[in-house]
Amino acid sequence: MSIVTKSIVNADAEARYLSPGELDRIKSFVTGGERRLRIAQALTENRERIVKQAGDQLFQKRPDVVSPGGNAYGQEMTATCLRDLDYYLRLVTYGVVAGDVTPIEEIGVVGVREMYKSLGTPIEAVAEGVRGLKNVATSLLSGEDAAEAGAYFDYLVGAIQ
Ligand SMILES: CCC1=C(C)/C(=C/C2=NC(=C\c3[nH]c(/C=C4\NC(=O)[C@H](C)[C@H]4CC)c(C)c3CCC(=O)O)/C(CCC(=O)O)=C2C)NC1=O
Repeated sequence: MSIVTKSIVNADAEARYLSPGELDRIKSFVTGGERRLRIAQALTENRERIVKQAGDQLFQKRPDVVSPGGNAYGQEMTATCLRDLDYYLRLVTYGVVAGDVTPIEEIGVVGVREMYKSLGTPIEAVAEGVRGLKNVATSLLSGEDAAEAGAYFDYLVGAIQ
């Protein structure tokens, strides 16, 4: 839920007007709108390159995952692994647009540890992959935009491992 919807739900639950604090937070959400959309656009346009390079970085750091016996071994499994990185990049764009980690949490974090455990996927390697996404993505953005986007990747890394 965006800060706008959330504030309205909270205020209406108490049948009151939006408080000055809520209006301030909504103001900064609106003021930052152009920046958030610019970031999401850049990540979306460069998604293939970001995922590919993050995958290369991951497989260099963790050659075991693409070696025989590794969870991402073989063309099909490697492609599924890169697809998961693409999923996470997509969720980060949702978070950036919403200005809120909730979409990332609800779609990609809740239950994810159990899921990867049952698939035999090393979760710390998935987190390493998300760190790679962050490295590549933030290198394509300017300072302020990079910092803002970086926070969503950091949230994700912290939340999944
Ligand atoms: C948008 C939310 C969402 C997520 C996150 C998601 C993840 C997800 N990853 C899966 C599989 C997988 N995920 C990986 C990923 C990896 N293996 C590694 O060793 C690497 C560390 C890593 C890549 C970074 C692999 C290899 C599989 C296939 C495992 C298998 O079939 O045995 C599966 C099992 C079903 C399938 O193959 O599609 C799911 C549900 N699905 C979703 O809808």
